[in-house]
Amino acid sequence: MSVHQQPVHRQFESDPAGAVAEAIRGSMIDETPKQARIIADFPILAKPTSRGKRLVYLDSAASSQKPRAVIDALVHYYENDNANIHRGVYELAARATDQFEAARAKVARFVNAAHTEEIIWTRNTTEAINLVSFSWGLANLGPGDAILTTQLEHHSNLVPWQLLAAKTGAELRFIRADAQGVLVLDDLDTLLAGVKLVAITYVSNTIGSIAPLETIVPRAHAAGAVVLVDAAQSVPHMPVDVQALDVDFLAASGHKMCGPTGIGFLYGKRALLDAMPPFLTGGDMIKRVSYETTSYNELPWKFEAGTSNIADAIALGAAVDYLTEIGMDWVRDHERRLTAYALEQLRALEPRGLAVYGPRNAGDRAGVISFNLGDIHAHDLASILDIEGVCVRAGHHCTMPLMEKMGWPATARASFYLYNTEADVDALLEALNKAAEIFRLA
Ligand code: 7TS
Repeated sequence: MSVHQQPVHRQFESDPAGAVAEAIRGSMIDETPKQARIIADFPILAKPTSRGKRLVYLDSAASSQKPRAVIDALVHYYENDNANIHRGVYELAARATDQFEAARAKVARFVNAAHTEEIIWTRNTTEAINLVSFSWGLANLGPGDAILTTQLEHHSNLVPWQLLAAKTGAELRFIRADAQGVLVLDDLDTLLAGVKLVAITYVSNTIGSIAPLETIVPRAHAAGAVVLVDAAQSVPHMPVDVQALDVDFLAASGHKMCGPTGIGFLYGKRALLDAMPPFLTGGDMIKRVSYETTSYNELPWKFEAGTSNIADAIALGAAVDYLTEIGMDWVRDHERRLTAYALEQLRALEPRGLAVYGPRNAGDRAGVISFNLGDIHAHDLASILDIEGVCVRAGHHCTMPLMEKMGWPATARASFYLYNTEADVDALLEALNKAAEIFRLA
């Protein structure tokens, strides 16, 4: 869809003077045609905020916006193809089933899984990690074993392992992070002794640091461990190839990669998944049931009990098509450029007390920047930015142990995606300057 087909040039009802339309147009002036087209693909970005500002959405690490193609796929499914899957013999049900399974194949190709049945639909990253914890974990861990994770983890890749350790008697260990949030690997081989599972985030949602999986995965395998990667912040933002990385499990959420909420996936190597007991049980995950016993369905359905989230899976397939067409190399490069620009621009605020956390070098991080401004509480800062139309997250970002370790009560966090531009960074800077004035910082 071209920028000219989108309503960015129209007058908004709540924008009679055309100021917001002008601001949106202005935000595109320095952009390439490709960027302008991407912005136009996301209807929400053409809507002014309730205060009549241009929406500057810098919270994609929490959840991304959705392109028209994904919204249309959802509506199209419900209007044309809606039926339950894997059971009806009529044409409509067959069509729904085909689309649902085609979406799985798209996700498999997107992360380069060797087999489509290695993709299990889940609600989100959190459920995918819990699936491994309850199924693989309870079957494989016991006293004397260890689980190795890191100090950077989102609660979703920490709490399940705490619970598993408590249930099985396994020990939970941590790879340390330094003051910049970079993992310290000096004692990795010592830490790996007796470890059966390494559970690690590829990209930190709080400070954006990227874990060196190419170093960690082979050493974990050499120590006899399987590796689970929390890819919630990486699959949406960079090319991820599960075979090249040689990870055993990988978890991601659809809503962070232009797809709907309520759908995510677990990738698992077929041999591992085959050997695992089911997680949830009931309809669809069975082959044969008697009053006494049950035999289980084949992969991937063995892990998909009950009616699946059919429409959202299909729409996630549309999101994958969209990202593939844009190109994940382009997405990564775009975010790297934008992050470098933002880090550079934010320096101007250092005299007013701006502190930026995480790796200094944009090449070492994804498009996530956590910061504080003087002694303004992150929530107050986010509220002031919101008045200016700039959406950032504030708080502990579901990484409370990391915040405590670093001594940060809370941070504000700007996170970028394919639809953000330098004009968004400029808007952030302008809003931060306003906040500094309100709080009379230097
Ligand atoms: N892992 C990481 C690294 C995450 O960033 C998140 C969500 C999750 C797991 C959980 O994803 P879910 O889809 O299962 O909820 N992160 C964030 C965030 O940074 N702000 O809001 C949600």
